[in-house]
Amino acid sequence: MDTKQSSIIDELTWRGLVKQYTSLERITSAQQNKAGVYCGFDPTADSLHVGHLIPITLLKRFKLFGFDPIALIGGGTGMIGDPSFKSQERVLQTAQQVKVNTDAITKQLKGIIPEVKFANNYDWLKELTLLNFLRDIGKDFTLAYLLNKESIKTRIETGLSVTEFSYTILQAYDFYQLYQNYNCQVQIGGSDQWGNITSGTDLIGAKVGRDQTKAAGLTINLLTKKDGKKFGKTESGAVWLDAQKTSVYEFYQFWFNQDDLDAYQMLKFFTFLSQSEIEDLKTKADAQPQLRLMQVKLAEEMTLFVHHEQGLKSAQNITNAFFNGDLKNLNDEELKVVFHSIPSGRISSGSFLIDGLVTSKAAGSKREAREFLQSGAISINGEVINDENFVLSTDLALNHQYLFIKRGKRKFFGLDLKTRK
Ligand code: 383
Repeated sequence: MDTKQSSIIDELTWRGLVKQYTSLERITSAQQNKAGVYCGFDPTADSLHVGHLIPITLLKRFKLFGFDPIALIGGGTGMIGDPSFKSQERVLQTAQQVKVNTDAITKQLKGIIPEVKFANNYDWLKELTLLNFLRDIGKDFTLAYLLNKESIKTRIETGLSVTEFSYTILQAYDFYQLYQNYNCQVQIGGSDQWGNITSGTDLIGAKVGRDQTKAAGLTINLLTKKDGKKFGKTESGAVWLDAQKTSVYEFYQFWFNQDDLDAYQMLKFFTFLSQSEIEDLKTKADAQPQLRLMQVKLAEEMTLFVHHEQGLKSAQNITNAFFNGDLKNLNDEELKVVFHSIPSGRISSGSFLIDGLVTSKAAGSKREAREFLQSGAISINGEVINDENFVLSTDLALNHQYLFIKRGKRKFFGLDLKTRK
């Protein structure tokens, strides 16, 4: 890792990350003063997803450039819901759900960026009374100002409650709180957060004086893929940072499967590799595209960042096992991941393999299953099985539950043999 650039803005600029900022001067002086910088994460689910990774890496980048970063968990704002660029009013979450999600994403973020400070806006938003809110903060916002925000303007026709309409003022108040109590001078976020971030810088300006304020905001580009598809979504839905929701193997594969142009951009956006390391890699990759060098590096770096050494090792073990067509060196946890990453089904122990082939989707019909067996295409634990009357038993299951059928050289199918009461 080298931090050759001396200013955070130069660093973010060569990476292609900078979208908009309110004041270059103030960001520069915040860096000189080692001031705080923050990004907020609302607890809308019990895990963050890959879409959150740019701001997460950004907090770490700011740290490398001398800032004092804060991850703000929106335990209070999560009770309301940010309307920014959401086409419809959200369904309110229960207070209990918000709490569960707050705890989950706080724990998750602490595992990924332990070097930053944490705060929860519930701590101050819960103290705010309606009268104080209207008297002390509401006065600093005019309707004309609020209605002019893209995130609000676009929702007027389709419907926007006072609840969500007020969201931006709460986020502004957060910035003001952090500015006063944490010496936090910069708020960062994706480009969807521009309206909320400027609400904050404007509120601080109103409170401390327009020519006194040191507060600045910066937004970064949201990633757009070269094929125009939405980043972070696969056929099976969002790519989560929680290994229980998206396994380390699937996470690794998500990055590995990016095409060359996207992988190159993602190396700049997401990793801590230097400009020269990325350019060197690209030159090598261009010379031998079949090796997918950029994708391998991207998948390694990101899996390491989110799931650490152990997660990367598992992802690599599973990737190699699929490639070599041999699962015997995987541990129980890895086998479980494999099972959930392949076509599979459930059948009771004592059933015929021929039925298991159909259940696991290894064969489309019994007739096809028979053909596969006759041609020697089917093996279990490295042994080819020809016998049409072969019976399945848990003894064959690698961890007493999951039985893996191999069709051809490296296509795997799974059967869950556990008998359920
Ligand atoms: C809450 C209170 C604050 C400051 C920010 C917030 C959260 C913010 C928001 N952010 C998104 C989220 O929570 O909704 N109102 O999922 C996402 N962020 C970051 C980044 C991003 C944004 O967490 O663009 C993607 O990840 O800003 O959509 O005082």
